[in-house]
Parts: sequence; C-alpha cells; structure tokens
Amino acid sequence: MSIELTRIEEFALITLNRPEALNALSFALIRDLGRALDEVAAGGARALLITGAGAKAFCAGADIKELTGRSLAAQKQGAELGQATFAKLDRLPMPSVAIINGYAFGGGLELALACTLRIATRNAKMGLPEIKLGLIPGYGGTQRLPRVVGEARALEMIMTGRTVGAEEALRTGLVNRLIEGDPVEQGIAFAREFSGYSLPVLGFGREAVKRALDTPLNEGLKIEADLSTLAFQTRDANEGMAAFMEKRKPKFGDH
Ligand code: DAK
Repeated sequence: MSIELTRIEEFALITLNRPEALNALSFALIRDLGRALDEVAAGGARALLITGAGAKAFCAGADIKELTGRSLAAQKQGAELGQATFAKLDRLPMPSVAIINGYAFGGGLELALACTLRIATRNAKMGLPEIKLGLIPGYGGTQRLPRVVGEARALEMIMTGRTVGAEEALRTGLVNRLIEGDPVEQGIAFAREFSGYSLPVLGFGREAVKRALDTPLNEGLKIEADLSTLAFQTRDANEGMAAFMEKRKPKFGDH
C-alpha cells in the first residue's frame, strides 16, 4: 500500500509510503490517499497528521515517470483527480498538519499546502519546480501558495522553481514552525496545542479564516458574525464559559 493510515491516541496519521521514489505521488497513491481521507473524515480523530516514509522526503512531487505520453484529456483528468483529493483534505472536519520531514516539491508541497498547518524539519527543502519540467503546478499550488505566502512570493517561487530552505519557509509563513527530534512526536506535540478545543468550533474558526481570503471585507465580516454566533449554539461554548466562571478546566466534547 502506498498510503499507511494509523491511529496514534486521538490522532490519525497518514504516511506516504513509497520511500524508494521519495514518496512521489503516483496516481495509485493519490487514489489510496483519497480513500484514506474518507476513512479519516468518518473516524473521529481530533486531528490528522501527514508525513512521508523514510528519512529523506515528505514527498518529491508528482511521479514524473507517469506523467509523460498521456493524452491532454488524461492530463486534465489527472489534475482534477489531484485537486479533488487535496480539496477533500482541505475540507476535513478536523484540522490537519503536514509534517514536512525532508523534500516537499511540486505536488508534495501542494499536498502540504492543502493541510491546515505545516511544520518542517530543519533539513526540509521545499519548492514548486514544475517550470523546470516545462509545466506549472496542477494540484492547487497556484491557488493555495499565494493565499499562504502572498502573491509576489508565490509568483517568484512558481516562476523560478527555486528551492526554499526551512528557515526561509518559516520566515515567509510557508511553514508554521520548525521542529527537531522525532517528526511524528513533534507533530503530535504541535497538534496538542489545539486538539483539546471544541472540534466544531475549531471548524468555524478555520472556515471563517479561509473565507477571509476570497471574500470582500464586508461579506467576510458577515460570515464571521454568523459563525461566531453559531459557536454560542454549541454545548462546548456553554462548557467553556461555565468553566471560566467556576474557575476550572473546561471539558470539551465534540459539540
Ligand atoms: N517522480 C518519480 N520518481 C522520483 C521523483 C518524482 N517526482 N523524485 C524522485 N524520484 C525517484 C528517483 O527517480 C530515484 O529513483 P531511482 O532512480 O533510484 O529508481 C529515487 O526517487 C531517489 O531520487 P534521487 O536519486 O533523485 O535522490 P536525490 O537525493 O539525488 O535527489 C531530489 C532528490 C528530490 C532533489 C530529486 O529526486 C528530484 O529533483 N526529484 C524530482 C523533483 C520534482 O521535480 N518533482 C516533480 C515536480 S512537478 C499535472 C500537472 C502538473 C503536475 C502534476 C500533474 N497534471 C495536469 C496532471 C506537476 C507535478 C509536480 O509535482
């Protein structure tokens, strides 16, 4: 199996498992990933962590060996399959964290960009090198990268195809944090910073922030008013506010 789905305590962990090809995204792997994401969506984990097998790579991008000699119709279907699969990840009911443990190029970085948050090891190297192959990104990179690092930086990365190191990725907001030590353990520690909070309320926050980037301010403020009001409808909000008054730790459920 090119995808391994396991459970570590309250978290789901997806490992891209083709280390001999630096976890490159074959179409079979993308399909396996889609099935794994369906399982995660139905499985009740508090967060999803995604990492790559082996010590070298998160994911070296689309499997270049598979991309040649295909009809344009097949290429379009391929792009739509990748986009639909990464959109599934983007829309999971729980937050996701990409643990970038080495190379994250092309489709590999696009996968990380579809996660809610990203952390990276200090030796991580990232980029969208499609231009060097005579291509542009096809799995969401042209749309998600500018939303994360801004238009000018995204254009520069896409037009030069250059590699970005971990420190620069941190500085520009491409990753949220750099980690040292065991990547999965570090991923769990990072996810624990938010995974104890109300899952639906975290979902409202994610939705509101995502909408900020494709909505005019006045519309976005209406969305925020709706979603922040909706949070009051949850039992978790009652619990959180009651716990504050009673000077105790809140116990959040999933509601
Ligand atoms: N695809 C297939 N195999 C790959 C691969 C990849 N992307 N990356 C590495 N491998 C394989 C290598 O061929 C090698 O296999 P063997 O030769 O041993 O059989 C093995 O993994 C180890 O790789 P290296 O020997 O190259 O390892 P190094 O440490 O020397 O170098 C590297 C690591 C990451 C710098 C290098 O492997 C590399 O440059 N890899 C390619 C990075 C890349 O260009 N990724 C693809 C970006 S393009 C679409 C539109 C667009 C796209 C997709 C679809 N549609 C419209 C459908 C764009 C997609 C992209 O991701």
